[in-house]
Amino acid sequence: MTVIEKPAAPRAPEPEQSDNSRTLGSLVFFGMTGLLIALVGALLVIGVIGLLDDDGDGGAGGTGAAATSTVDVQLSEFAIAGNLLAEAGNVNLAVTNAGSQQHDLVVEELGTQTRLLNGGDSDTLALDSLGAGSYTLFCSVPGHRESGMETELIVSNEPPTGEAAAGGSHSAHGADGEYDAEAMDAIMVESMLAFPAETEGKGNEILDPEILPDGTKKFVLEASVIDWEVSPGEFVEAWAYNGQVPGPQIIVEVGDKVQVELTNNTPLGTDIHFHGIQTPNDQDGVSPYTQDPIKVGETFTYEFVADEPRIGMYHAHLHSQISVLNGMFAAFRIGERPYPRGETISGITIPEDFEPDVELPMVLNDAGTIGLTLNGKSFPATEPLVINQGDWIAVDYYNEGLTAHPMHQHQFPQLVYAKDGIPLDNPYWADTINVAPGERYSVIFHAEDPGVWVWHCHILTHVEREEGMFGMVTALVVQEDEPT
Ligand SMILES: [Cu+2]
Repeated sequence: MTVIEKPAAPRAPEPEQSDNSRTLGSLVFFGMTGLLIALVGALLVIGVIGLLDDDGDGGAGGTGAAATSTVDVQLSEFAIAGNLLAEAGNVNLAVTNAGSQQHDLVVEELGTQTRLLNGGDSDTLALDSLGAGSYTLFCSVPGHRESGMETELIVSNEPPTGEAAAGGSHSAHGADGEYDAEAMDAIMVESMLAFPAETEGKGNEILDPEILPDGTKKFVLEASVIDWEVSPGEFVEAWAYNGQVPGPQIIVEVGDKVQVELTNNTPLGTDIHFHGIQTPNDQDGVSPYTQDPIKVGETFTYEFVADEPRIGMYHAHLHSQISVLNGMFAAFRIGERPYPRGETISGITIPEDFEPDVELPMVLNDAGTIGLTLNGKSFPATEPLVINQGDWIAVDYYNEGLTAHPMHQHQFPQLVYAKDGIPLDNPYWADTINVAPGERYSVIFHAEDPGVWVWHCHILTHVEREEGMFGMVTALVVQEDEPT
């Protein structure tokens, strides 16, 4: 078995070694700083214009203290957008869910919120006698606030002017919705050229068992809260197994007796559910039904026989909406993958002696402190897969997040041969594979053409924002076969 390591990427730029890249990095830094200064400046302008402009021309309301203004707010994955400026008085928040998932909008200081909105739905929050100040808006669906759905509503004693309203937008958009093409192009390009970026910490390390006298394979896990560098310089509080996200891979053979000993050093009770793995009921890891919660500081040992080949995962079940989203998830495999050896699918025959040159897990997340990530890292910290022309790659996708992710591989169709580890009678080729929460898809593909080929979730807001490329993107770097 080959496990992907972090090789030097020959075709993708290496930012820390290149003067050019360093210069570009500085440009990004100063560009972002410039934006920040512009934003602060715009907010000052709001105040100054407010002081000078007694007539309160334009804007949403009149000049009286009892003005009623309406502010349009758009929800999406995972952002809250709009010109979030209003005059003190009665303020209506006209909230529209422009995304595909359910969202709501909470005004934290007032404890008021919209109903849960499906994609396309709207609701209005009437806020009476709102005083000047800033108010925190967020979506209360678990994980969404942490993923970016939090912002401020700024209420001032004067009506916002058109110019001021434009300043409320944190983007390189111009005042009337025009794009600042130079700035926006530069931000996006620079963010992309930062790939691949080094960060501390790597998940999915294979966990070596201790072999007990009777042959049992004992795996030792500790769950704790760690600082995890999810993207360059951005550390989050991850809930991790053995200090890594995703947690370490557990791989055993069919027939193995398995023990998994977990010590819980997280702030909450926990347990481990072996997802997609058959166990006796009292080892299913669903406290309090099948066991007591493993309390803070306690240790518990799971024990079962691995009796069938499986491509599963393990994760907490108790408080999963906190602990799993924050990083307590990992791959668990029993036996060999059911490759479709010798089968012909859509005219392509898989060799009888098929073995992949590279195998890797691809764990998807989109929420909690970890956010939109591939294997616990957000672009440009995602790991490129560096391979040789002609290699066969085996990938297991696992979704430990809250929404489906259509994973798109440029250039090379992927042969889906197992769903949730169960071999398909009719494997199929696809370039985009939608992986819903809890699902696993196992694919192989043949990297026949050299180059840098991006590989990403095709929900485009999971990979790009105005601040640049981020999240669920990585690349295959296929090295040219050199004649010898
Ligand atoms: Cu996605």
